Amino acid sequence: GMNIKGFMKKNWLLIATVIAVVLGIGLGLLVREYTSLSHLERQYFGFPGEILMRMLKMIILPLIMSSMITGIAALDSEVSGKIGLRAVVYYFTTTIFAVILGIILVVSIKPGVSHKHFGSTGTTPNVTTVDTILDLVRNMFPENLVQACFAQYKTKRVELPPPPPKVQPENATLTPPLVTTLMAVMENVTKEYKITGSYSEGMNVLGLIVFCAVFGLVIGKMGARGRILLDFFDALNEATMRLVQIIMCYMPVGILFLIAAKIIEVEDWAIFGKMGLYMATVLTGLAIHGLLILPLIYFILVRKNPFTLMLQMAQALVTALMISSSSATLPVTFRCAEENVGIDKRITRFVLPVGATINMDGTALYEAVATIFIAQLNDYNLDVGHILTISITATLASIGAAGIPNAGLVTMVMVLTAVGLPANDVTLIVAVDWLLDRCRTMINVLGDAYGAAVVEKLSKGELERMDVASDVDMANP
Ligand code: DAS
Repeated sequence: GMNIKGFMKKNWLLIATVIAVVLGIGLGLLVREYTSLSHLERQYFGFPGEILMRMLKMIILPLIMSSMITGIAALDSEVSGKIGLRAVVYYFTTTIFAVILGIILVVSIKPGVSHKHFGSTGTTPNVTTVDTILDLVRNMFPENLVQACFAQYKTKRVELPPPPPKVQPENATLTPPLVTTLMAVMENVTKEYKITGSYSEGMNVLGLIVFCAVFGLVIGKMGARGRILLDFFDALNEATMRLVQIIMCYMPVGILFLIAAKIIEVEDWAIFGKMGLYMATVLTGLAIHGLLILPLIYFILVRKNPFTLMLQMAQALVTALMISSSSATLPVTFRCAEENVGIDKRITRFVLPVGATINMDGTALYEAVATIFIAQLNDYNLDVGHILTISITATLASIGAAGIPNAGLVTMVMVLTAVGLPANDVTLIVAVDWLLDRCRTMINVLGDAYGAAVVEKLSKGELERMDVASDVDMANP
C-alpha cells in the first residue's frame, strides 16, 4: 500500500489547498471578530486572491484555443461528430435530471410558503426567452474574435413611446367603458419594443469554442499543410498546461486570502437564518445530484468506482467551490482529468471546454428551485404547464449562463418571466447567492468530469481503431 509520505508527496498541492481553505476561513473569522476593516482595507486584504483569479482567467484563452483546435483536428470528422453527439446527449440528460430533482425537492419542501415576510418587488420583465436564445446564437458567431476574448453580446429591450392616440371621428359619441378597457388591453398587447444590444464584460467562451471547433475541423482535413498548424497548436497546448502547473503552485496562497476576504466582506449573516430552508433545499438537491445521481450514471456506464474519480478531481472541485467560476476552474479541471483520472486527451481537449461552457447541472437545478421558491413567496399557483416551462427554460438558462460568478442569477430572469413572475424578484435571493453559487459551480465542474469519463468510455471503440490506424501509418509511411 501507499504510505503517508507517498500520499503527501503525490497530493501535496491538494493538501495545501485544503489547509489554505481552513486557514482562510479561520483568518476571516478572526479578523471579523477582532478588528473592523474599512472598505479599502478589505479590498487590499483580498489582493492575493485577486491575483490568483487574474492568472486563472489569463490562461483560459490559450487553453481553450489550443485544446479545442487540437482536440477536433486530431479526430476525423466522423469520429468527432459521434463523440460530440455523445457529449451533448450526456449533458442534456444530466441537466434535465438535475432540473427534475430540483423541482421535486422544492415542491415537496415548500421553502417559500412559510416565508411570507419577503415582499415581492415586482416590475415588468424586459428580456424574454426568445431574446435570450437569440443572444446565445449570436454569441456563437462573434463578429470580432478579439472582442470575443473579453466581451459578450447582450440584448436589451427598449419600450417605444406609445403611438399617438387615434383621433376620434367628429360625430362619435361617448365610447362605452368596456370598449375603452378592451382598447387599453389591446394597446398593451401590441406594445412596441425595439431591440438594441451592447457588449458586456466577460469572455465569450462559447463563440471562441465554436470558432476553434470549426477551425480544428478544417485543419484536420487539410492534409500535410494542416499538420503544421496542428503541431503548432499541440505545442501551444503543452506549453499552456505547463503554465497551468506553475499557476497552481500559487493557488493555496490565493485561495487563503480569497476565502478570508469573502468572510470579512459578508455583511448580513442573519439572512442565512431567514433563508435557511431555501438554501437547504438547493444544497440538498446539489448533494443528491453530485453524490448519488451522477455517480450512479457513471457507475452504470463506466463500471468503475465513481468516488475514486471524485477524489482524483478534488483539486478542481475545491477550486470551483472557492472561485465560483467553471471557466476559471477549467485549467485545473484539465490537469485533474488528464493527470489524475487519466482520461484520453483526445476526449478532454474537446469535451471539457464545451462542458465548462454549456453543461451546468448545478445551475439548472438551482434555477428551477429558485424560480419555484419565488413563485411560492408570491402565492403564485403553478400548474403543470408552468412546471414544464420552468424545466425547459431552466435548462436553456443553464446552457446560456457563462461560467463566471453569479451568471445563473442573470439568466434566471428568463425563467421567471417565462412563467409570468416579476423579473426583479431575483433581488430576493441575491444576498445568499455568493454561497449557493460556489456550491452549484462545484457540481457543474463535477458533471463535466463525469461527462468526459463517460464519453471516453462510450468512445473506446473509435479511439482504439484510430490508434491502430496510426500505428499502421507509422509502419508504412
Ligand atoms: N458560477 C457559474 C459557473 O461558473 C454559473 C452560475 O452562476 O450558476 O458555473
